[in-house]
Amino acid sequence: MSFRNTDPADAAYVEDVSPGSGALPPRAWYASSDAASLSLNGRWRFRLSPTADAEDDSFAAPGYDCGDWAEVAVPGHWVLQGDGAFGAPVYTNHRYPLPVDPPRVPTENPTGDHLRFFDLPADWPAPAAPDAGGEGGAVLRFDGVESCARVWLNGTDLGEFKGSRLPHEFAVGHLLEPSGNVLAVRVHQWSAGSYLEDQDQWWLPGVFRDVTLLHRPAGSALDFFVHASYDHREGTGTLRVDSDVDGRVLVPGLDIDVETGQVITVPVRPWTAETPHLYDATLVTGGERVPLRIGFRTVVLEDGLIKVNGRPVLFKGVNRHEWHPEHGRALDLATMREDVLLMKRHNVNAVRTSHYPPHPAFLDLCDEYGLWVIDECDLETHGFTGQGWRDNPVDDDRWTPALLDRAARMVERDKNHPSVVVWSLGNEAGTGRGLTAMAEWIRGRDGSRLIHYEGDANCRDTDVYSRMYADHAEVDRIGRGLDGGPLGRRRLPFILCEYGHAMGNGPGGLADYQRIFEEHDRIQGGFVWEWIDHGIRDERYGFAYGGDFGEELHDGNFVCDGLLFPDRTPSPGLVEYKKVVEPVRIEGDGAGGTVRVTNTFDFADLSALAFAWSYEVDGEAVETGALDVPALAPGETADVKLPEPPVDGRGAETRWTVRAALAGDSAWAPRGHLVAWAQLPVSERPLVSVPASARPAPDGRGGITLGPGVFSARTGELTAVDGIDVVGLKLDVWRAPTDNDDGASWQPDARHGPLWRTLGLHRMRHRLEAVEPGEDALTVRTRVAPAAAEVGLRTVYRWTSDGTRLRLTVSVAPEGDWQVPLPRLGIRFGLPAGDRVRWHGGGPGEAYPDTAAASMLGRWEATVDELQTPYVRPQENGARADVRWAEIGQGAGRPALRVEGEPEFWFTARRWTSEQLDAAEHLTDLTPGDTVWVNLDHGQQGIGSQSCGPGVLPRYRLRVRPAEFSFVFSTP
Ligand code: IPT
Repeated sequence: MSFRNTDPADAAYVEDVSPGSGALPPRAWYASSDAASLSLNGRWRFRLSPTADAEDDSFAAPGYDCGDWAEVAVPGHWVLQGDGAFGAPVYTNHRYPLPVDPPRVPTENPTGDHLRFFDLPADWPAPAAPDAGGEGGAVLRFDGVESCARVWLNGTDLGEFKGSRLPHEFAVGHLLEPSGNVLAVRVHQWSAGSYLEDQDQWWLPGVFRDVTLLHRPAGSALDFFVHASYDHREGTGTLRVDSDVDGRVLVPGLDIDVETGQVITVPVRPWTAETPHLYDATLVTGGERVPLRIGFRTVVLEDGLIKVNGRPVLFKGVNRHEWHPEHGRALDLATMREDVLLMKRHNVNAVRTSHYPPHPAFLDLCDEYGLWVIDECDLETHGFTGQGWRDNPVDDDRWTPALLDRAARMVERDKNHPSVVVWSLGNEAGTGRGLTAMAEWIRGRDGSRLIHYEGDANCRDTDVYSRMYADHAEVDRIGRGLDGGPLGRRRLPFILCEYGHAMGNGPGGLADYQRIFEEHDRIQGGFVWEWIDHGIRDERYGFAYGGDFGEELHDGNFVCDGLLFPDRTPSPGLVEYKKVVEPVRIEGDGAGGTVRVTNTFDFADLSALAFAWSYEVDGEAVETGALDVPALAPGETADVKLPEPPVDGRGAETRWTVRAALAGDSAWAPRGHLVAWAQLPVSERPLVSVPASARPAPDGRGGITLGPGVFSARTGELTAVDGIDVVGLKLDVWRAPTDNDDGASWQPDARHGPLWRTLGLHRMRHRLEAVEPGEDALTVRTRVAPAAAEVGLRTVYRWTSDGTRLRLTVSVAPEGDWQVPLPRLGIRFGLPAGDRVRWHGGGPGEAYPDTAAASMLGRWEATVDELQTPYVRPQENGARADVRWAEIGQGAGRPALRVEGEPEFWFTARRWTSEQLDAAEHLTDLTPGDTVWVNLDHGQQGIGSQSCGPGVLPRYRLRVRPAEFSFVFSTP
């Protein structure tokens, strides 16, 4: 055996379309059994080479001196370690960062040689028997390596593999020594496999999942398959555990003790995502006891619907990439659990594992806590779209073995999870024979689940008609059966495998989608794109995105499009989604004192929830109490009477808030966790009356006073209210465009961000026409318009006062032919200070016209800094909706500035201007100034989802039309 690599062809496997050689056949994954195992995670010795064949492979031989090598953590990606010494991450959406020359890859192919030395624990079963996987011996398991690896143990070449997010095992029992074992792994960043892994994410080479040595006792199973179905008519579960060796299956909770292969039917509690009942069990073979957690459930396609245990399900899903801001796709169990808990706490009931099988332990958590899973294969060839899909590997028989290998590695690994209800062939891989081969193989191996793939409009191989980013109107047509697609012919259920592109501020329009989903049986829900921003923690940028590492080809912040910020803080988009998909509908008539409660779960009754009311006067709860709601079955509705209002709310704005919260601790949230809510108005807010009794008068210093207000006589601008300095109060229409305002370049519809900029709305000019002190008012007439355009907004500010309060009425009359909606319409001004803000209105988080479902009316308080939403790429954010009044604190001992609105307004305050926000590319570009800039808006343009989906629905567009709105300023 030679360790010298003199022939570059030794690395030929890198460019070989085959999945590899030497690995054992795939099998079911389980976290542990009573057989010995040894984690090989930890610090490994590491050497990086610029090319695949530049270094020889003598490092794999025992005795090699790796004295000057560096170290990396395994699991890990080398580009995220070594402070830049090991290269850098690269982000592209669907463009390959290599010439599209399949299956070849550039000579510049960063190659990481890894070495791990280990001794067997003293109690490791000896002797290491002759090896045949399950026939005694040991296997070495890699749960994930990107993108291609060759493995040696104690100098023996075990083989090589591709398929980054799939497990690969090697038989090693015959090679193990009690001590001084040398495991050598050579990893190439690019390989033929890269062509199959063109997912929209960072390219991150490395041994990024666990490496484990598993003892395989004589007589242990090579593989086993748990078949556990549920008959909803009989209430029984049927269990059969197939295994290649005979053994017994023990389920103590069901008094089951049967042989493998034997079928047994007993009454059981079924598993669903809402009621994730698992039975602890053990598979006992000659050499091993494997703990199992069995969930009984049956998935079928019936009447054109996806049914579980006899009932159609509605997916309230998310697309989950694996992400950690420091460790990339190397996730620990705590982070995976945090994802699951966050999903459950936000009423999410489904995950599509976009776009590869996740770390296998994640699926254990989905079983345990209850989530429907679409398990997606590690396959995407999106970059071939640039050449009209010519040479697409999925339509080229030479690649089919690799595709089948990927399908098998996913299905065999994950087949025993009740949470997995659908297999997905992959994402964005065009169409072709290879996909059909995968689907046929999967159907043959596992007929108990459905098959999904979005990329083939004909749904040739699938059980589900799936689309991404279809707009509301089209989904509604599909729901009505009016579209001519595959649905019409084959009565397939429909899902949106991606929608609601959560890039930056947004997504907008989720509530509108949900109404459509709920209206049509055939629409079985959707999966928001996506779960988490893939920002990389970085000193200079806060969180880095595409281009920040000097990539020559990149797709910018398109990689930050999640419902969670990179550090897993929920964004307002997730809070909105939680409200939109809440499993209880609460409606009613506040004045009439009745509430209608509907259970919108598919399986669970409402016994886990406790209902409560609160009665609020001017946003303050004056009394609360429990509301008796029966434990409604799924789909049931009850009308419940509210108590008599506890106080006489006449002359005030009053409402009921009804909340449904966890009645006791659950596995995923403590007692009291809010699940669903609604507000029912009783009486409306009285109008703010400010009789115009004060007169404008010269103040002797070139100014004009009016009640508490001081104005510049020359410009008519307000300069102070009750001694609080005010700067630059004027009409404002600009907002720092959001990613959804900007839209994606390929979008066919009007993309408002660029149109606004072309028109010049970011550089409006204000022409003063007149300052008119009158009998009881100060009137300032202006025209506000962008340079180089004939459109304009004739704007009149009319100021009146009752002596203590100052009222401003703004009248806006558009001129010219406005072809675009406005970003916002309101006033902006600066205050010298501003710490805490109190308000009565929507909160606690931000809201925009089409992202306001979760905005709860009440009294809220926050600092100016807390009002900011830290979108990774700064953009418009932080507005609070439906604000009745707000008080902006001016520091200790000084009165706050109070603003009341008529009608209600959008409130925004920040320590930088919209222009600075607009110019910033990273959060670290924003440095607070001395002034707090306040926007009080009469209108805001909706948000939409045009960064990859439909734009703002017409009803949420801020059309240019005459408007009038008022604010009352005072110091309370
Ligand atoms: C779609 C992809 O499936 C997903 O991976 C991601 O890139 C998403 O878009 C956008 O963030 S494909 C798109 C061209 C519709």
